[in-house]
Amino acid sequence: MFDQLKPQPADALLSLIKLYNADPRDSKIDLGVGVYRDETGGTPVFAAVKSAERRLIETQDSKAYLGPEGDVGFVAAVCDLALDGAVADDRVAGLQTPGGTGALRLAIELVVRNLPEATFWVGTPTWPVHMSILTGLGARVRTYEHFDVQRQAFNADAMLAAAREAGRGDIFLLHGCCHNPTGADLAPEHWREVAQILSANGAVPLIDLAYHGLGEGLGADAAGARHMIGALPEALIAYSCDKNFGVYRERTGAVFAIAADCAAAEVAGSNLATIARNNWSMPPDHGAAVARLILTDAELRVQWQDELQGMQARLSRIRQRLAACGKAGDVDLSHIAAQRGMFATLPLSPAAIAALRERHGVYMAGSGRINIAGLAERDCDRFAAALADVEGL
Ligand code: PLP
Ligand code: TYF
Repeated sequence: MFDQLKPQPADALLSLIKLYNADPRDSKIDLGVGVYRDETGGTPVFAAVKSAERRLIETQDSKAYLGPEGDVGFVAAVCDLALDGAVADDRVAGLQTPGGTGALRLAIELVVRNLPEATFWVGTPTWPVHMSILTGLGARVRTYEHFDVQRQAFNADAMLAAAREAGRGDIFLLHGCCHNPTGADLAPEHWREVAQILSANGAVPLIDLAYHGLGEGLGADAAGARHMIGALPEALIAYSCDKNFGVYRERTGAVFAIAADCAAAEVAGSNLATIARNNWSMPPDHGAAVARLILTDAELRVQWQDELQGMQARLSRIRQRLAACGKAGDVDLSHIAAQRGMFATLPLSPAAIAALRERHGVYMAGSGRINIAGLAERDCDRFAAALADVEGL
């Protein structure tokens, strides 16, 4: 039987981890997979998470099944954190999911199974897993240019034109903040314009919020999503806690279906629960229990927010430092200060990306995406010099 199968490519981003680990040079720089790093290159467990984990070990008295919706206290706390009352609670159906990826999978499967005619509108470039989930489920997809990598410019006109072309029941995928892989986010007026267009044509936003708090802060980063939800009868949100609580391998996230009324929300929730049950039965508990303890305890919540704010401030600092390098060979780094979050995509050829790796020990995705957090402040000049060195390749 297995001889009938075709080999599948490994995930290119995750494969970079192994390539980097095998490089013996001390000076190597890892700008590959999207994991936050501190100035020393580490990805430590948040102190707030450690405290919550200790509390969990002491107080958790059962590990019996919870059901496909997971930890309902976690779901309610994340709903508050993300939406902050932008819609009435009874219009929201929420489920805990294995990470933001599980949330995306549920949201997309809900649509494809029930409304196979719906087209998903996707701005490019985007996180490759968006495309692989969509195509894996046989979804109809249309793309438009979100960001012009050569010009290093967000293409708002293309996004708005795509939104206008979307039809009733189509799904308009948006990154809530910290766009992966470009860092190019919608400005408040873009959120308002897209919301207005979708409210006229009946298309439904699917907002992927995987870096909440890492752009400008918890309020600003969710403002676009909150506006849109307030303005439209229906929306889907895929939320990840894996970055903003630093619990990547615990697979912690939630999906929210915002429906026109309470009855429709209940039906949407029951459909999500059925799909969850068929996929993974129920989500892993640990990360969500930890996030719930943090979000519902005043002291832990302040501690967590301080830690998150420190990460966001470091990302902004590195962005300023890189932008101050100006032109590095063919690449103008000055745009990086205006972008948000962990990523930027630079206009580099495959030959330049290979030379950065081989000559300079600088590892990045084949798309030219860099993880800003992989740079210590003292690395910025060296990185700019390495870019200048591969000029013309
Ligand atoms: N959405 C985007 C844009 C991401 O970059 C990620 C990163 O992993 C996710 C969703 C999924 O996050 P998780 O690790 O929680 O599945
Ligand atoms: O874009 C990234 O690097 C992160 C991590 O299959 C990631 O989102 C990458 C690929 C993948 C899962 C997570």
